[in-house]
Amino acid sequence: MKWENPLYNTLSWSGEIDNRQEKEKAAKTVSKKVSNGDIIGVGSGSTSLLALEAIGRRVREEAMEVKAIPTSKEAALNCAYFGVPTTTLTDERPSWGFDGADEVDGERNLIKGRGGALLAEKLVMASSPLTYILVDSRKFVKKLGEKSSVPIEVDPRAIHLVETELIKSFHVESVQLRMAVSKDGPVITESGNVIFDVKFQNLNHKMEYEVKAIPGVVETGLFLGYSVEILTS
Ligand code: ABF
Repeated sequence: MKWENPLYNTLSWSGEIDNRQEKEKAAKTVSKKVSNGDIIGVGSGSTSLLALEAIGRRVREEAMEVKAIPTSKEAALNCAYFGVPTTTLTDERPSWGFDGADEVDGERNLIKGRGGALLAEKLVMASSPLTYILVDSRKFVKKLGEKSSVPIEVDPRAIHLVETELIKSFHVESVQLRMAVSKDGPVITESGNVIFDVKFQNLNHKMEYEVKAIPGVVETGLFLGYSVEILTS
């Protein structure tokens, strides 16, 4: 079957992917999980991109009928590039999904959201009976929060309120408003919010609920207790 995607010649992924070999192995493993008729939650980030590339190859070569539910506009565009048709969470539920992570602990709890798509990533994961988490060896930690800050998505009207509450009610090492690479303003998420990257002194699971109880907090990058399986190289 000839693949005639009009985007094929106009788009290309030119970013450097670190630890690419390890990520490619996890991507290949997840591509073998695809069956005809699957509706697949598609994560964001470089490992998810490699997985989508491998899945797209199978879909085209084996003329499979699958649909993707992308977790970001970037992931949606990548689906188009690799020839995987998309649907939405409003229309359908995923049969399963895959995504990357920034940290993974021994109980399969995660920190996610370095790419800023945490809200959609959590909605898709929470809607999916199983999500494969694709990570290279550097992502494993003994204790969540060991290396990474926790991204917290916040309604822009609440930045002062949320910053004050975080400093007052939690032991935080730092609270930083995520800035655009150009440094001329904050990163604005696809839902029109901003992100605080928060380094907690002693992260614990209760904080997920305590932080979300602050008015204006839309979502956190703590992904605790979801039905996930870790795939690594
Ligand atoms: C998404 O991509 C994010 O939740 C996570 O922050 C990031 C991981 O990216 P990569 O696979 O490039 O390390 O999954």
